[in-house]
Amino acid sequence: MHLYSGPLSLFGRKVEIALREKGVPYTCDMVPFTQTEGYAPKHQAVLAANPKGQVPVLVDGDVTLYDSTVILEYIEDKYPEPRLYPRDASSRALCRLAELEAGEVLLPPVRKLMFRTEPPGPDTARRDAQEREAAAAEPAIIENHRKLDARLQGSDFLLGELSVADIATFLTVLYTVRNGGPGVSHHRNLRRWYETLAARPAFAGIAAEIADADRALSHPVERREF
Ligand SMILES: N[C@@H](CCC(=O)N[C@@H](CS)C(=O)NCC(=O)O)C(=O)O
Repeated sequence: MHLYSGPLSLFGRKVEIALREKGVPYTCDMVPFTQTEGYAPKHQAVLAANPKGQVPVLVDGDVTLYDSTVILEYIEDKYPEPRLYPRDASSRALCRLAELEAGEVLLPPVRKLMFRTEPPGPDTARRDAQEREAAAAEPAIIENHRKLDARLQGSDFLLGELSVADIATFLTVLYTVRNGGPGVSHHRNLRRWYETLAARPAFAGIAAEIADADRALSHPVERREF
């Protein structure tokens, strides 16, 4: 399997954690990315494979796929063990819903913090306005942490066993913290869950690669208490 991803692509990293958890060998091209230009100019293979021009793209023989969710489901079908989706229909649907929520409910307020890894330009008024928007997004982030904490009461994983819901949600929390957002230390269950996942080799390896990519590519962001 060959993956086209980006060094700081949350959606690409989601696929990589799944591949590593399953022990599936893969090769990876990290497409060019800078904090000032983003993914421009886009990689030819990505443009050819994905009409949206986005990573991740997965090539497996004559199968070429894009969109992390589609890719995760393909990997699960091709390599069912160890499972990353629950077996029974209702838990499986809830797992898909939690993965969708990570990207479409938890992530949007976190996106308001992401400008912090870009080098500050001369327009300080713009940066100040971005900081105000980031501050305005914080209550939603903290409320999402509170809900996750309640959901994780008495449970090691979001759906009873490790699943793509944990992978997607873990990355959203990691991206919150690396962008200087609220930590999880006040949420006992969420913190325990995060630390348990962070200790797994697949998660630890990807978190270390993201930290390396930040050192190489990102404006340093002051982190808050974890
Ligand atoms: N829903 C897509 C989102 C992919 C996505 O947003 N990729 C970003 C990098 S994390 C990208 O390629 N952005 C460049 C662009 O949109 O032009 C997925 O799950 O794969």
